[in-house]
Amino acid sequence: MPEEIVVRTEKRWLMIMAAMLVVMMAVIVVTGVTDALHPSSNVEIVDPQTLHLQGEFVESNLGAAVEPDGSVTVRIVAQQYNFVPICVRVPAETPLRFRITSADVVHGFLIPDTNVNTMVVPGFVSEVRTMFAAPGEYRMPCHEFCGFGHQAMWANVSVLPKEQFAGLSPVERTNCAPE
Ligand SMILES: [Cu+2]
Repeated sequence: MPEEIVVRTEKRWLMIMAAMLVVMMAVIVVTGVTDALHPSSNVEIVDPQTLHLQGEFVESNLGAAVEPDGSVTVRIVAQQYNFVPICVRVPAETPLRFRITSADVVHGFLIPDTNVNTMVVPGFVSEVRTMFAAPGEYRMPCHEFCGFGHQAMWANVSVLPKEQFAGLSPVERTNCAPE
């Protein structure tokens, strides 16, 4: 193939690639300015500097809490390189609300085979609603590369039969990590 054709084809593709980059950058800038680009599930801000000192995400308030309407809220802090708490117990067949935030960098929160999949961005609260049909053990990996310890960043969710969960003490509900 003559060199000029190769050069012309490469130039064309380069232009197409550059145009795509410009369009994507424009989308980011425009949605950032006009729609305050944010984690899509929820827009709630929180100060990552004082997370452990005051407010919803103090250590004593983490884990699963039963709401007056019978639903369960699970609060988790993601940080390099673990989730706090590292293991939570939740009831099956019950509406669940996961509220997660980060103490440092961007993390991910995923429960395989469910609709739970969100980024965890410092300064924001990510909220995901779900329900487990049956008891079981699930692993929750961090799926955003967050540093050297990322691959070891795992937590567990233990889904218990509804009646069994109701019989647990608040401490047992909050954490199921082995002693
Ligand atoms: Cu992480």
